[in-house]
Amino acid sequence: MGTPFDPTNDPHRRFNPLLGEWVLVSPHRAKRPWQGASEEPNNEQKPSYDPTCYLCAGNTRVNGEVNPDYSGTFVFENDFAALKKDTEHTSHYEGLFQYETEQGCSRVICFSPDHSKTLPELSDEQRLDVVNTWKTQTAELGKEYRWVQVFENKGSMMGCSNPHPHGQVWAQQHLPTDPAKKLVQLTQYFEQNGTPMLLNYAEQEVAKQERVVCQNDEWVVVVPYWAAWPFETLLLPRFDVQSMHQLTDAQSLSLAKIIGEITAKYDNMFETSFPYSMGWHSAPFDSEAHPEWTLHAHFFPPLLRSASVRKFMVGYEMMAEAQRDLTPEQAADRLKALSTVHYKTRENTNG
Ligand code: H2U
Repeated sequence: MGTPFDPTNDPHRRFNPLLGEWVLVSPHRAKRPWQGASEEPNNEQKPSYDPTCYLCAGNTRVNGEVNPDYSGTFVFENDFAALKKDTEHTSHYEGLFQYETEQGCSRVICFSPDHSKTLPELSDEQRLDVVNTWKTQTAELGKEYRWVQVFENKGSMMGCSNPHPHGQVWAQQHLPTDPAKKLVQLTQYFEQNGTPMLLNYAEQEVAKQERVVCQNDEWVVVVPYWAAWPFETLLLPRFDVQSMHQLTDAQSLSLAKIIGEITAKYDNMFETSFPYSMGWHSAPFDSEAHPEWTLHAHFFPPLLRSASVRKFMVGYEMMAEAQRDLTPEQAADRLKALSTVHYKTRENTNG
């Protein structure tokens, strides 16, 4: 007989009910020595306007178009779109060799004209402008396409190709793989329990307060019980809502506020612009009601030990299943303890 199970030290698997997948938690591995890759954190202060930036107001993009002199958010069709509206509708199913063409569109959303300010450095009003743009894009594209994917890649570590703060929205005809898995899981839970899984989950996390990072009356941010990435978070509404475009003005403003809090905490962790990929999952647009679905956002940041050492999802994760090195509760405690005042603002006020 070994020593009794200690979840803060002993390997165990946790179930992700959203995807129906398991995650291996190996908390003791956080103590291992690291002589591997170290990324160079970019702490250089950017100018508010960069004449060489493709996304700054008044500048010319790669395709020769000139950006307007915008003052809030600015949306444009991606000049290198991954999805096109007019692709021929056709498919081919031949045993192991199957394809179907995809129709869609992809747009870039500049968060503000200020080249130097990421989401946590904008004001609540400016972040509200971003939320409202997500809402209008979701409503507009949802009329034409089944799936609308709003997301942001932040930082070069996450493949972001341009430092001007921006996100993207892609919309497409088919339900992509992960949303399709979620639809199955959420539907099954709703049929068995009569309530949406994520609304129940948010209520239970608020009651437990073991993984809550921040909350307000409308929203809660948790490191999910089944988190795979070290400081992954899930942003959930505390009310029943299926899609981004259904948010009221008051719910949008409190969302803008909590996004400011979680992203400031992220930047404060290593006093660097914290890289992540984040994205929103509204219900599919297929003319069905989706009472099983709850609007939610994921933040997937890659950093693990410091501003320069990231988590690699490689051998075991690629071959077997996701694996993490500290417990979700430990990650939540660290995020919870961090200030919501951005470190750059603190330095300024301290002179
Ligand atoms: P990412 O940094 O997340 O890759 O998004 C930037 C997008 O901006 C990228 O998809 C597009 C790229 O195709 N882009 C343009 O559409 N026009 C440009 O002039 C530069 C970049």
